[in-house]
Amino acid sequence: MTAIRTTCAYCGVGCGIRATVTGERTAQIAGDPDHPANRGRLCSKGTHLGETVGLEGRLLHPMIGAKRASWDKALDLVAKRFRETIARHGPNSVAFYVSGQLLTEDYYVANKLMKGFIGSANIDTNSRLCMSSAVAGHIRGFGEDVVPATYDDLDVADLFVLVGSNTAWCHPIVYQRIRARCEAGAKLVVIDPRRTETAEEADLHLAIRPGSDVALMNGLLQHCRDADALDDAWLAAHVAVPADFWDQLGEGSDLWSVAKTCDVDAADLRRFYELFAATPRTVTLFSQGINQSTSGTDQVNAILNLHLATGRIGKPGAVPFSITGQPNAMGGREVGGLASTLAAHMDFGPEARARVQRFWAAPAIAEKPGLKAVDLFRAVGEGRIKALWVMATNPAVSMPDANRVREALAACPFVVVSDVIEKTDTGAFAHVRLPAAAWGEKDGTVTNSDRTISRQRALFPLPGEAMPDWWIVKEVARRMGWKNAFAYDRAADIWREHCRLSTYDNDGARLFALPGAAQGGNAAYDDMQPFRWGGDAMFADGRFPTDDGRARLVPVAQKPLPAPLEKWPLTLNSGRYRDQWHTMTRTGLAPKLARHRAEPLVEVHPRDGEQWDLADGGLARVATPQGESLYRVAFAEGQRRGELFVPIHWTDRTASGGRTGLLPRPLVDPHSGQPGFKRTPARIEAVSPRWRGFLLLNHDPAERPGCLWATRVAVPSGTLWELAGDGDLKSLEATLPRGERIEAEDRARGTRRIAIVASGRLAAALFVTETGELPPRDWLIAQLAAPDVAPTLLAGRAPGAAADRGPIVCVCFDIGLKTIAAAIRDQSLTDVAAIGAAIGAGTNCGSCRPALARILSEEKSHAA
Ligand SMILES: Nc1nc2c(c(=O)[nH]1)N[C@H]1C(S)=C(S)[C@@H](COP(=O)(O)OP(=O)(O)OC[C@H]3O[C@@H](n4cnc5c(=O)[nH]c(N)nc54)[C@H](O)[C@@H]3O)O[C@H]1N2
Ligand SMILES: Nc1nc2c(c(=O)[nH]1)N[C@H]1C(S)=C(S)[C@@H](COP(=O)(O)OP(=O)(O)OC[C@H]3O[C@@H](n4cnc5c(=O)[nH]c(N)nc54)[C@H](O)[C@@H]3O)O[C@H]1N2
Ligand code: SF4
Ligand SMILES: [Mo]
Repeated sequence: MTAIRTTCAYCGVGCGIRATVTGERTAQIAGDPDHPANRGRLCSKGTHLGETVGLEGRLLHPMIGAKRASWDKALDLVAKRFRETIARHGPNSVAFYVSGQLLTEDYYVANKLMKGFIGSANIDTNSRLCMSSAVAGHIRGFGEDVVPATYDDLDVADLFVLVGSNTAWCHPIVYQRIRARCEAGAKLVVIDPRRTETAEEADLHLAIRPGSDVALMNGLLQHCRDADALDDAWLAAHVAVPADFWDQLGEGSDLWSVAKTCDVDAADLRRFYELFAATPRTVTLFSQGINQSTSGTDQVNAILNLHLATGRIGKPGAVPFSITGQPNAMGGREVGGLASTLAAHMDFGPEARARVQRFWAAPAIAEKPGLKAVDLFRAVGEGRIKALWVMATNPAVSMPDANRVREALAACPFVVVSDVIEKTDTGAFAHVRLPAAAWGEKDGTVTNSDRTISRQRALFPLPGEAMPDWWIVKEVARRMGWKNAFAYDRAADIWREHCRLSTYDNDGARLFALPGAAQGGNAAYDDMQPFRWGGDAMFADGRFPTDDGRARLVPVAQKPLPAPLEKWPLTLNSGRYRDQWHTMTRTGLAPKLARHRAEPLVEVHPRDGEQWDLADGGLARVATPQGESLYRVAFAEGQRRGELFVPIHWTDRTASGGRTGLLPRPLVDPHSGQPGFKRTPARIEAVSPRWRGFLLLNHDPAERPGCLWATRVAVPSGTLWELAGDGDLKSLEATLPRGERIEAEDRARGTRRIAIVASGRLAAALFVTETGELPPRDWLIAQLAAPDVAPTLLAGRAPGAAADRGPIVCVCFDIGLKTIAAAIRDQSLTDVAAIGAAIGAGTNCGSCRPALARILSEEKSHAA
C-alpha cells in the first residue's frame, strides 16, 4: 500500500499528510515529513482525520425539496431559476455565498461565472467573517493583499507577539514551531483578553481590555520612536508617511494612558515595549482577536505601521503575519472570491476589468464590488436577492445575527446549497441540495497562510452521486448557456487557466503571479510538489505594489470604548475549541475529538459567577440584543471580569443550546465589512432545570431529544446526549429502542435509571436525577460494544468498579487528568517531556502539551 500525499482538511497551517487507504472508506493518517509546513507533525484534528472519512450523514444524491432527483434535473432547475431571475430582475438579483473550504479550482469557476458571465460581483465568502480586515489592511499598507511572512521566519525570530490568536488551539503546528524556537531562547508575548492555553505558556501575557489593540500598538510605536528604535533609513527610502502622522500618533500614547485604556499593569506594558524595541527579529502574528472587530482594519494597520516604521519587514524573522483560518482562505483571495476583489489580485478599476473580461472572453464583467456577507444576507431578507447559492459554508450557524439570516433564507424564493452533509442548519432552507465531494475525494490545490500551494488529492472514489464543486458550478454555467467558457474536464484545466490569468498582462505590477505553473500537463499537476508563490523574501527589496513603490503608514486612532450598559452589563467574546472545527460537520463525528470539550461552555470569572448567582457546572442563559442561548457554566480564572467566552461550534443538529451565532450583532468594520464577533453586550442568568441526566444510544437518532438541554457527544458505537429538563420523561422514553428493559428508581433523589438490552448487548441507557449523582459515562459507553451484558449496568460501573481517570487530556492515547496528576505525584515528574516518557501523554500530536504544563504547575502549587 502506498501513501498518498495530500493536505489537511482543516486549518490554514496547511499541513502535509501521507494517507494510506486501508479499506473501502478507511485511511491511516500520518504527517508528511517532506511537507515544508509541518515536516511530519500533525495536531489532534489532523491526526484524527481518519475518524471522519466514513459515509455517515453524507449527502450522496441531488435533492429537490425532500425528493431525490437526477443530476440533470437538479442542474437544469438551478440553471433555469438563475437565468429567469436574472432575465427578470437583472444580474444583481442573484448571489453566491462561498467558502475558504473550497479548493482554488472550485473557487475560480464560481468567481468566473458570477463576475464575468452573470456580470455581478455578488459573490462573497465566509472569509469575509474571517480575514477580510487583514485583506483591507494589507491593501492600505502594502498596496496589495500580500502576506509577506513565511513559516521559515518563525524558525529564526527572537520575539513572537501573538495578538488575538489562540495559536496553541487554532494553529497548533505553527504554535509548535514557535515553541521550538522559544526553547532556543526566543521570547513569547501574548495579547488576549483571556488567559488561553497559548497565554499560559507565554513569557508575558497582556490581558488587555477587549477592543483596545490600537491604543496598545500606537503606544508601542510611540515608545519605539522615543527609544530610537525606528528604522529611519528604511522609512525614508520605502515608506510614505502622511504629514501629521507622528503628531496624531502622540495623543494618548504615553505609557500611563495606554495602560489605563488597555487596563493592564503599566510595569508589564513597559516590559513588553522595551522587549519589542530591543528585539529587531520580531514576528507579530494575528488572527480573529484583531480581524473580527468593527475596528479590524485599523487594528491590522496599527500592526503593519509598527513593522514598517521599525523596518521589521522583508528580513528573515522580522515580519507581520496574518495567519489564516481555513485551509484555502488564501486561495480564495488569489482567485478573487471576495465581493470586493475581481480576480488574481485585481480590483474593479477600468483597466483591470477590461483585462479580465478580455482574458475570459466574457460577455459581461461586474462593474463594481458586490455585496459583502452581512449586506448580502440583508439583501436576501429584503427580497432584493431572489436566488442564492451557498457552497461549503453554514451561514445559518456562522453568520452574526443568525436568526435574521434564517429568516432571510426562509423568505428567499430560491436557495441552493452544495454541501457534503445531508442535514445542516443551512441545508434545511434549501430548495435544491447538491452533493459535493468531500475531503479525501476531491482533487485540487489549496494555499496556506504562508503562500505555499499544495495539492489535496483523492483517496477514495466519489461516493454515491457526489461530484466535485468545480464540476457542479461548471455544469450550471454550461446549462445557463456558456458552454465553451466552462469546458473543463478536470481540475488541472482550471488550474492552468488560473495560472495564465495571474501572469496575463502582468508586468510585475501584481505580485501574485504563478509563472511557469501553467505550462505543465496533467501529469505535472498530479505530481505537483508544495511550492510558495512570491518567493521566500517578500519586500526584501523595499519595493511595494503601489503607484510610487512605497508602503504606507496609515494613521489609525483608538476608538472610545463605551462603558457597559445597564441592561447588558457584560461583554460576550466567542471563538474556538482545540478539537472542534466550526459547525462540527466532520469533527463532530470523531469520538476522540469529543473528549476535550464535550459541551458548549460559557466561561465566566468565578467572582462574576458569584455575582450573577451561577453554579459552576450548572446551566445559564446568555442574552444579547440579538438573541439568547443556553450554555453550561464553567468558572475560569483566566476570564477577565465582566467578560464571557462561548464557543462557535454547536448547531441545531448537535445541541439545543450553545447557539452562538444567534448572539452577535451584525455590525461590521467600515473598510472590510468584517463583523465584530468578539464584543457583544450581553447578560447572563442561571437556569436551574428540575433534573439532569444523559441518554446513551447504540445509534444516531434522527431527531434531537426534546428537552431543555440536549447536547450530542460523539462516542464509539453510538451517541451520547447530555440532558437537562423540567418536564416528564415520556418523550425521552419514546426514543428508547425496543428490547429488554431494566429499570431502577430512587424517589427520594428523583433518580431514574433505565437500560435497554437487545441481542445480548446494551442498546440504550437513560439516567436522570433531580438531586443525586450521575456516574461517569465511560464505562457505560464501553458496554455498547461489550460482548456480554454486565450485571451492574444500572450502577453505571463495572462489577469491580474501575478507577475514574478524570476528563481526558491526551486524546491520542486516551489519558485522563487523574492519571496524569497521579503520575506526576508518584513519579516526581517535573516537565512535559518527563510525563511523555512516563505515560506517553503529549508524545503524538502534542496538542495537549500546554494542558500538561498547566497540570504540572497545578500539581507543583498543590505540593507547595
Ligand atoms: N481547533 C480549531 N482550529 C481552528 C478553527 C476551528 O474551528 N477549530 N478554525 C480556523 C479558522 S477558520 C480560524 S479563522 C482560526 C481562528 O483562530 P484564532 O483567531 O486563534 O481563534 P479565536 O478563538 O476565534 O480567537 C482568538 C482569540 O482572540 C481573542 N480576542 C477577543 N477579543 C480580542 C481583542 O479585542 N483583542 C485581542 N488582542 N484579542 C481578542 C479571543 O479571546 C481569542 O482567544 O482558527 C482556525 N483553526
Ligand atoms: N460568533 C462567531 N461566529 C463566527 C466566528 C467567530 O469567531 N465567532 N468565526 C467566523 C469564521 S472565522 C469562520 S471561518 C466561519 C466558519 O463558519 P462556516 O463556514 O459556516 O463553518 P463550517 O462548519 O466550516 O461550514 C462548512 C460547510 O461546508 C461543508 N463542506 C465541507 N467540505 C465541503 C466541500 O468540499 N464542498 C462543499 N460544497 N461543502 C463542504 C461542511 O459540511 C459544512 O456544512 O464562522 C464565522 N463565525
Ligand atoms: S495544524 Fe492541525 S488542523 Fe491545522 S493543518 Fe495542521 S494538522 Fe491540520
Ligand atoms: Mo475563519
